[in-house]
Amino acid sequence: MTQDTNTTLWKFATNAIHIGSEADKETGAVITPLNLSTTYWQEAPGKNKGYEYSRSGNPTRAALERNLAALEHGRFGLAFASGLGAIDCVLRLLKPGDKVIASDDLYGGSRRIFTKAYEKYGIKFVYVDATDVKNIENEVDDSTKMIWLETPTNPLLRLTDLKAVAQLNNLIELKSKNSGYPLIVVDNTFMSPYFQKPLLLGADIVVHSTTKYINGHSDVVGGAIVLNDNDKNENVYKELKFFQNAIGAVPSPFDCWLTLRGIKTLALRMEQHNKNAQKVAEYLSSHKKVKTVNYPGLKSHPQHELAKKQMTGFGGMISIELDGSFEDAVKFASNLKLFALGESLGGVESLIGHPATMTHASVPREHRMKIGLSDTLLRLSVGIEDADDLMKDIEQGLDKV
Ligand code: P1T
Repeated sequence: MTQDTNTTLWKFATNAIHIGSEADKETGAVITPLNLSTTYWQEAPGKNKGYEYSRSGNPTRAALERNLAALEHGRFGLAFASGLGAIDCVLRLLKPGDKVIASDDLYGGSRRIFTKAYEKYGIKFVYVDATDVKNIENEVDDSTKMIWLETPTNPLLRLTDLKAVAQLNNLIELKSKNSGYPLIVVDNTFMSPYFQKPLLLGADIVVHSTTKYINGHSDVVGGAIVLNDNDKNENVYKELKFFQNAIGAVPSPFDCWLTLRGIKTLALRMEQHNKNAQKVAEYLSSHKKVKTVNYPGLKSHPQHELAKKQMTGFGGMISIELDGSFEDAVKFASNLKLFALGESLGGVESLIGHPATMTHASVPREHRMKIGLSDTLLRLSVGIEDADDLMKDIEQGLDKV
């Protein structure tokens, strides 16, 4: 494998700016060249400079993949055309009869690909409340091949203790028997590697929707997989790299270039998202028209202590319930001026969404009710505008309810 990156050389903000952006050997350009060529000249069949065809490998994509691997303290990175493209690639490791234990609160599209695209191939998905690792432990059996976690979850901001999962005895035993399986897969989209590094906490695979914080400017749809550094996972990397090419959900070179550009400010942006979200969450908690505020940075969050332990910040995502009806929630969301009503998250601009009809519309209502994802829940992606302006906007919106 050729992708080794010295992740310990520099600290996060330096790696974010420099890994994959080393000065171009031919021209000295300090910004990664945008390499649009779909095919590469071969001196003789198979004799080339490392690239043959751009689906199989592209220099701009390779630069992004090295950067992402470094940020997650992994060894291998793989970039995709969307977060779901990355998730799909990981699921290709499974066979009929395999079982996946997943958090019961996941991005709606993740649950949708499990139930609508993979169950029909005889792969079994069981959903557990992963805030208590015992629920995972109880489901582990010989057919278990993956533990699929989001922490914090989308949209309820619930956490899973990743170290505790990696230390589950029955999981460790099974892993040593089954060549590293079950793999612990963590969707780290909400925290970004700036605030949480699942591979350092015992996860085997990290997936991202790079559409969100990693790119950060709401102008690229992308995804990524990053893997840990051990002999067993090197085989997993080979398989995933094979599927990346064989299936072909690769990002365009321009999207890779834009994402690398976005990453240069990831550290700054995440700091500001975090500061703003903390202020907004505290403000919302003190407002009489707001019933519930889910934000891991609040002392009232049931897993605040775990959040402090396994993350280095609390991120920019908040979900709330107003003390009112569905109509009140819709009225509030539609009347905001700075928080645009829309899907997605993690951009510099603030967004508000209504999960039940938007991002989680594909999740059956009975399941939503079971996990507490009510019809009145709203999700805020707090941007990096001035926090006072954001709070004023929320105030005028609440005044209308
Ligand atoms: O949209 P895409 O880049 O394919 O990523 C899918 C995805 C994966 N994982 C998580 C945690 C996500 O939140 C998403 C996408 N989420 C939204 C579009 C959203 O508004 O929640």
